[in-house]
Amino acid sequence: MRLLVTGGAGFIGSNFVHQTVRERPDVQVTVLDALTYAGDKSSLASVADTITFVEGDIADAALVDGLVAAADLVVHFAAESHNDNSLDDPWPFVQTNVIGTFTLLEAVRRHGVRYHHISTDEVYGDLELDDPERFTENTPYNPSSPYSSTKASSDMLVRAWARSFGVQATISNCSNNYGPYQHVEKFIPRQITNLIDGVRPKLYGAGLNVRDWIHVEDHNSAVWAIIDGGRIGQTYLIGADGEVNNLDVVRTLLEIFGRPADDFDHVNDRPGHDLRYAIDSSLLRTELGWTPRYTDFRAGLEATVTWYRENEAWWRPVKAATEAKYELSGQA
Ligand code: NAD
Ligand code: TDX
Repeated sequence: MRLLVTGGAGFIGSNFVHQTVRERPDVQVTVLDALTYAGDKSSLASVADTITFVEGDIADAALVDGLVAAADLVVHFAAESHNDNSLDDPWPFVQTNVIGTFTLLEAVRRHGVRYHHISTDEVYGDLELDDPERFTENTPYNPSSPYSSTKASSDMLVRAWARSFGVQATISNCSNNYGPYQHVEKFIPRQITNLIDGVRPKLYGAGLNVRDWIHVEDHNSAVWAIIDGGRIGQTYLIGADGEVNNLDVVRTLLEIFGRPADDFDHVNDRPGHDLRYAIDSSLLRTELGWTPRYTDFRAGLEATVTWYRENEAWWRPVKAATEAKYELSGQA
């Protein structure tokens, strides 16, 4: 099988490529990635001889057409992915997440290629802390940020292309991922690398916002389960029952580093900050028999801390510039 992975030099995409090369030797992988600030070719260094890497933009219609024509399956991870950046400058989010997805959809339509679309639970908006309901495949879309609204827009394009043009598409909406190769702008790696540097973790607002954490390996095994057995046209929610508030994440990290429980700073909150995400992944589990392997969040965090300790050469070059950006918004 010839597989085209967009965004394969990013966090989840690079982990997906590693998992695929490891577990599916019959799959020939091509990565298309623009190597934005969030992409790092070195994340693919250990598989560089096994895959084909193409540096380019998913909104480049001519380039995309040729790559899609030569593929049996497209898995689309490429996106502008960070909420805070989308508040500073939404334009790249519209360009990549909406126009880029449109460009891919037109190519898979022309060439009749199977397409899997990677999306987020943020398209559903947020929940109250005490809401007994969680997000399901039937929850109405209600995105809050420029990031989540452009992801919601891209999902809508996929649904329309599947229904109107018969594109062979599936969609997955996953909760917050953690694990190796995540950019240090994101919550967990930011705090881990701060702690390695002896800097106090930075909590937005009171820290009571809840995220539903899933290890990136579990996200990617679910994506393969959907590619292998999912129904065309169907959306599947991916989550591992991992709800934790940000304060508790910071406290667990402080414990892992042997630091006092109150050794962190409260910083400016994110405007429009979603309160809580929570996924009901029953459909994925019952229909496709998927289950997560990383069910102990603390153990997953410890392994992630070890990864960042052992791979300082990977994150160090971008740490200072990332913190300088947070400084400007009063979040450092
Ligand atoms: P990331 O920011 O780490 O990686 C994005 C990758 O896409 C980078 O390698 C970047 O260079 C590439 N890219 C950006 N614009 C591009 C363009 N125009 N053309 C080609 N490549 C481009 O993101 P991530 O956290 O790995 O997220 C991957 C996908 O998963 C996204 O679609 C995101 O919405 C979704 N998702 C992420 C999470 C999460 O917790 N990180 C959760 C659910 C869904
Ligand atoms: O320094 C910080 N302090 C802090 O308290 C940072 C960077 C974040 N936070 C909070 C904000 C959120 O409540 O931590 C939580 C997680 O923040 P992010 O890592 O920025 O993730 P989030 O905004 O929840 O979005 C993530 O999950 C869904 C990904 O970035 C998205 O791409 C994905 O769709």
